[in-house]
Formats: sequence, C-alpha cells, structure tokens
Amino acid sequence: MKLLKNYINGAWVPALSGKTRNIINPATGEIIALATDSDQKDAQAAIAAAKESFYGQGEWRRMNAQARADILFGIADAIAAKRDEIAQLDTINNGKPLREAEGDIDDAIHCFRYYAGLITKPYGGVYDVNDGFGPMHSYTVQEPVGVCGQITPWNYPFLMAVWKLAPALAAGNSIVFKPASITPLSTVALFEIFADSPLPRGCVNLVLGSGATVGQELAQNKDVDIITFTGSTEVGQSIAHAAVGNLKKVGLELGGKSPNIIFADADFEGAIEWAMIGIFLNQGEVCAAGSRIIIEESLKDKFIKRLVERAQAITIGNGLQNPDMGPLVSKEHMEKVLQYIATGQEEGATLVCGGNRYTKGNCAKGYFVEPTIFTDCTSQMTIVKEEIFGPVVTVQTFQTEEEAIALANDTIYGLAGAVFTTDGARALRVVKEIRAGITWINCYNPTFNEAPWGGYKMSGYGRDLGVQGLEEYQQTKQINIALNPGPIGWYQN
Ligand code: TAP
Repeated sequence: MKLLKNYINGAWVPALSGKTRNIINPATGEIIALATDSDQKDAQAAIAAAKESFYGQGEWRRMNAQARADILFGIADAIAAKRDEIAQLDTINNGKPLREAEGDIDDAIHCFRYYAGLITKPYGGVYDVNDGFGPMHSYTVQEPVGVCGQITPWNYPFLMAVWKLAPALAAGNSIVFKPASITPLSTVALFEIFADSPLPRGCVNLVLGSGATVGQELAQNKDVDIITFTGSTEVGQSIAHAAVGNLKKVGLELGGKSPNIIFADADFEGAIEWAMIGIFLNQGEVCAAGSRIIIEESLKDKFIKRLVERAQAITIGNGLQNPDMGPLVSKEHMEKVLQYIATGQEEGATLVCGGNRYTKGNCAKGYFVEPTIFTDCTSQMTIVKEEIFGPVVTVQTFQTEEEAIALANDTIYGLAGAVFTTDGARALRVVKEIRAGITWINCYNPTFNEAPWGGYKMSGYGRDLGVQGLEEYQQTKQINIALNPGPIGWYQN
C-alpha cells in the first residue's frame, strides 16, 4: 500500500520516526491508505523550511502579485482537471455523498480563482496628513504575515484546506499545513498539484500527524508568525494559549450550536427542506449546522410530522453510490454521536425519529447513524447545549418573537443562525438580534467565497473567505515620506 508522506522543502519525505497510521474508509471500515505519522521534529523541519522560504530566499513574498496570481490560477486549473478523482478521495476518506464532495471541489477551484483575482486588485490607502513635521505623504501597503501554521478538521477535508491555503498563498506567506490526521487523502492530492506547479521550494509544506504533536508544535513554535485553525472550541482554546509565547497572530473557526428559528407564517415546504439541509447535509458534520430548530408553538405538530416523514425517507449508504447521507467519519465519532443520543433520552427529550446506528444492506461494517430528531427539548439538556456534529436535531418551541430570540442566543456559541418567515420586517429584526457571524433568511447553509465566514462568542474570531479572509494573512505597513528632505528646524540651536 502506498505511503502518504510529508511534503517538506519541496521533497516528499516520511516521518523521521518512521511511524505510520492506517487510513480508514468509514463506509466499509477498510484500510484504504497508510499515512506517515509525524511528530514535533517533523513539524520543526517544516517550520524551518517555511522560515527559510520567507525570511531567507524570499522568492514567493517578493514575487509581484500578477506572477503569484498566474501560479494560483494554474493551480485552480490543475485541480479542475482532477476534480472527479479528488472528489472520490474525499468520499472514500470522509464518507460524504459524492455529489457533495464534487460540490466541495468546485467551491475550492473557485476559491483559488477568487484569491488569485483579489490579490491583483488595488489595496492599501493614501492619507492626507498634517504637516506638523513638514509636508508629508503617508500611505499603507499590505504585506504577508510570514510563516503560517494552518490546522484543519476532517469534515470538509479539501475545502477547509483550500479556504486557508488559497488566501495565505495569495498574500505571499510561507506555510506549514496540517490536515486532520484521519482524512489526509485529498490534501496529499492538493500538495501533489503544488509540487507540479511553479511554487518556489519551501513556501508550502505538508505535515501529516496528530494534533497533540504536530498541531501543538505549530501553535507554540516561536518561528511561526500566525496560526489559523478550524476545529473544535476546546482545541481552539488550547491553541490560543500555546500561541501566547511569541504573541503570534491567531485565527479560530470553531464549533457551533446554531439556531434555526421557524415562524408559523413561513413557507412550509421551503422551511422543511432547508431545515433538512441545515442538519442532514454532510451527515450533520457541519460547523454551522442548524442543530437547534426553534419553532412557533402553533406550527409545531404539523412541522414535526412532516420533518419526520422526510427524514425517514432519507437514503443512507456508501457515499460513492450518492445516497442522501453517508457514514460518519470514524467509529469513535459515531460512538460519540450515539452516546449523545442516549444522553438525550436519559435527560427526558422525546426521540421521534432515528436514534440508532444504521446497519442495513452494505452498511453493516460502516459507521452510519440514522437521521435523528428530538422534541420536547429544553435549553438545560446536554443535547441542546453541546455540539453533537452528527445528524441529530433538537426541537424547542416559542410563542413570541422575543422568546424565539432569547432561545436562539442561549448558547456559548455564535457561529450561525437562520430565520424563516414571510414577514420581511420581522426577518430583518430577528436576524439582527441573533448573536452569530453568519445568518440566513428563508434558507440554510449557502456559503460563498466572496463573503466572510466566521463566528461570534466561543465560535472563534477571525474570518475565512472574502476580503477579510485575505486580510487574515496580511499585516498593514504604514510608510511616511518627508516631501522636503532638508532640515525642518525643529531644534532651536
Ligand atoms: P478537532 O478535534 O478540534 O481537530 C481539528 C484539528 O485540530 C485536527 O487537525 C486535529 O488533529 C487538530 N488538533 C487536535 N488537538 C490539537 C492540539 N492540541 N493542538 C493543535 N491541533 C490540534 O476538531 P474535529 O473533530 O476534527 O472537527 C470538528 C470540529 O471542527 C467541530 O467542533 C466543528 O464545529 C469544527 N469546525 C468548524 C468550522 C468553522 S469554519 N467554524 C468548520 C469545520 C469544522 P487530529 O486530526 O490529530 O485530531
């Protein structure tokens, strides 16, 4: 079986320790690849390569924006040429239905093109400043931050990598990238494309290994100038702590427990379909998932009946066969989700749909969980408070708009939220009150390369995507020029 290796300083290398890890297909439980299992030493070698690339050789950061953009457009084209192959890798490694994986790769191609285009647009400022020190001209430029450490989760292996790599490269940084240790396949394919591109040696480095070793080293190493992370809130907190050593810049895209508020006047079938997309897309392994349905009391019974009907009709199976839902990403994660379902029942929520591991047909050896719906939920319940990261939704009810908003905001998280109503003024009022970084009206989940993505509260800080996604990887330099180079007569003698 082929060994997936690290890509450090322009060469494919195994971990110094020689350790490896089995990579599993969650639909079958089969080993599909062997990945090198790196530790701190490998991470340090990659950081040294990125440091030399940025501060030593400096080719990438000094390259003009148009030349950098041309290379990134070439990378986008190379991804497009391998689009189907990469989508299959994400499906067999993560489990997601193939059509969803294909959508991820299409988004990733556009993400590279978006940042390749953006980096050549005018940016910075020119300031009309006072002449207290003689006539001056003042302007700013955006410069790359330096050596970037980037860490991503397993739920969108390819797309989360590109959300971070494309803007960081566009800005001219040098990077050490660590994907989730259980889903490296499509990231290795991306780095094969990098290896075949004209990117200078050492400006992108890949280290495969665990968060506790490689991830921790990226967060604490003083030669890393910025760490950007997508993952759980708990790990995000530990990264923020570790980053204090050299006060590196930190960007955190963390977990969520997002409210989906549905008023009785909403378009009924529309709200049902979007609620399903909100919680069952990608098996519910979505940071912004609409995992708390908050519905107007008068619509509750009709809504739940229809939601259960639709959820029970969801097809489950191997992602390659394009079912509605594939397996969860791993056995451990499936067990965690099933444990949450058991806790929900113990704490008194009513299970009205699903709740079990799914083992029918060819799913017996995979890590499938049925679409699961709990009603009669309260804000005190564990399943309402904690992120489950699976196809499990809770339902709470409200009678007034104020009550809906209070329930929506009764969470430590603030990643996303939605409101469904045909009353336009109410939609705008409610969405303004939701304390979250991403909100939707009469839809759930659409995400765009052009618009910034990130959370409030314990869902983190910083933004991926959009202009702000580029600014994460830049710092502003002010340049002041004395228009009269002679003495200004400041001192009396
Ligand atoms: P985590 O367990 O937090 O892992 C994310 C990444 O961090 C993995 O690469 C992991 O490595 C690494 N890591 C683990 N411990 C670390 C440490 N001490 N120091 C540095 N890195 C460490 O999350 P997950 O289970 O993969 O993904 C699910 C979580 O990601 C959910 O909370 C979800 O909401 C969040 N998420 C958020 C977003 C956005 S945009 N806000 C998007 C997707 C997912 P290993 O693979 O070795 O564990």
